[in-house]
Parts: sequence; structure tokens; C-alpha cells
Amino acid sequence: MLNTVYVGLGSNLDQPLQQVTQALEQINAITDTVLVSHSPWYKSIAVGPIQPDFINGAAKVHTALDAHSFLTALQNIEQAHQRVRKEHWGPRTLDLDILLWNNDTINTERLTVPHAFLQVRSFVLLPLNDIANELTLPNGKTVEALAQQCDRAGTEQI
Ligand code: A4P
Ligand code: MG
Repeated sequence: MLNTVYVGLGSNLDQPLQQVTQALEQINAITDTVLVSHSPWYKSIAVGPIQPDFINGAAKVHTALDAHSFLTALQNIEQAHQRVRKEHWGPRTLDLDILLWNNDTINTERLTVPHAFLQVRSFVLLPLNDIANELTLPNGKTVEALAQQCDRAGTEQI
């Protein structure tokens, strides 16, 4: 079965734009996986501890892998990026999150889908809406409505 997946990308360390751009190629290179489209990039003020601004975006992917195998593949890509410069407690070179997996709800030890903060984060909703504004979440809300409602202060397209 071919799964339609939306992935959130983020980086705020070590040339973030380069990190996320390279990650798109690496996602496309995952076994039985194709990158369908991706959003423009956004610069966003970090949520959480004080740290550099993030570059964020979203990608649409088709994959024949199951959700946990796909998560492992994304984590392998994150690891490859973190190896360049290890920052145990610092900001991240690359964060790849599964935002949506078909219209499924997944709750396992390793995976919560839709992503826990999807509905409130402008740096996720705005790029997601660029590539998936026709989408409805499992709870019936549309990405378009959520993107329109969210507080976009601190998030701007670059
Ligand atoms: N996990 C559970 N569900 C998922 C999912 N849907 N996709 C588990 C990916 N992973 C999922 O992730 C920890 C664990 O989450 C994984 O082992 C996986 O099994 P992590 O990326 O290693 O660590 P984390 O930072 O604690 O988690 P997460 O959820 O990525 O953190 P956040 O909350 O996303 O915070 N500000 C701006 N402006 N932009 C950002 O991108 N990102 C963060 C990271 C903070 N502030 C930010 C941004
Ligand atoms: Mg993550």
C-alpha cells in the first residue's frame, strides 16, 4: 500500500537552510519512498528555550514503508546530520517529524500521529497549508482553517 505522508522539517544550527534542503534529497532517497512536493521555507522564532531562529518547512511524501519503518528512516537521516556536530543539549541541526500519515491516528510508544503540536504551531501549519490546504485531519478540522486561525507572529516565509 502506498501511504501519503506529510513530514515537518526544522533546523536552527549549522546553516539551517542547507540542512533542510539536503534532508529533502535524503527523504527522496529512502527505500520505496518518493518526495512528491515541498513547501517554501519559513523563518520562525524558536518555541521553547532561547536559541537561534529556525528554518521550517513541510514535505509531501509517498512511501510503501510502514509508519514505524519510515520513522526509523527519518531518524537515520537526523543522526547523519547530528554527526556533523554533536550538541547534546543545544539546538538541533535537523528535526524530522511525521505530521500526518494518511488519515490515520497512531498512538504508540514511538509515534503520535497527527503530531502532538500540529494544530497550534504556525511554523508547521503555514508550510503544511502551502502543500495540503485541501487536507482534513482525523478530527475533522481542515489544515486551511487551522492555518488561518493560528497566531503567525514570528513566522515568515523566506
Ligand atoms: N515521536 C512521536 N511522535 C512522532 C512523530 N509524529 N514524528 C517520537 C516524529 N517523532 C515522533 O523526538 C523524540 C521522539 O518523538 C522520537 O524518539 C520519536 O519516537 P526528537 O525529535 O528526538 O526530540 P524532541 O525534540 O523531544 O521532540 P520533538 O517532538 O521533535 O520536539 P518539538 O516539540 O518538535 O521541539 N521552534 C521553531 N520555531 N521551530 C521548530 O521546528 N522545534 C522544536 C523541537 C522546538 N522549537 C521549535 C522547533
Ligand atoms: Mg522530532
